Amino acid sequence: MLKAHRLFRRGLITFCVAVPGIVILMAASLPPRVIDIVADKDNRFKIAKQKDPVITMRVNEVAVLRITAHRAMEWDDKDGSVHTFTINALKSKGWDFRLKDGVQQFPVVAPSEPGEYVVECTVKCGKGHDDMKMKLVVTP
Ligand SMILES: [Cu+2]
Repeated sequence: MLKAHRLFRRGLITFCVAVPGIVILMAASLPPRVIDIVADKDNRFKIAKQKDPVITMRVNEVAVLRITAHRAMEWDDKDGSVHTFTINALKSKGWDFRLKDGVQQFPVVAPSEPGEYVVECTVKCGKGHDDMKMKLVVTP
């Protein structure tokens, strides 16, 4: 009787450790979320179904930004960038992407502190450039 109880307990402990472990492993192997953004030829960031473009991520979330850029009236002919996707406050963490005409993918990690960040374009892309902004919201 005592032995059976011990075996049951051991089984229960193994179960409680193994199952969440497997779930975590499965979640870790899932591909990261893809966030689609357009940096358009009218010098605006756009996200489908949003009037004002905002992306929302959880703290430390790993995702892929898939940015489609379209050349505006002006662009940076030094390296051919038509816009950038830049967060000044997060530049040192890699949030500064030079965009070429076409589709590019950038893996990103959200900051570890919740908050709001302004995304801007640093290529003088023409009329409207100064207002070419969008927002990143990081939630707990
Ligand atoms: Cu610009």
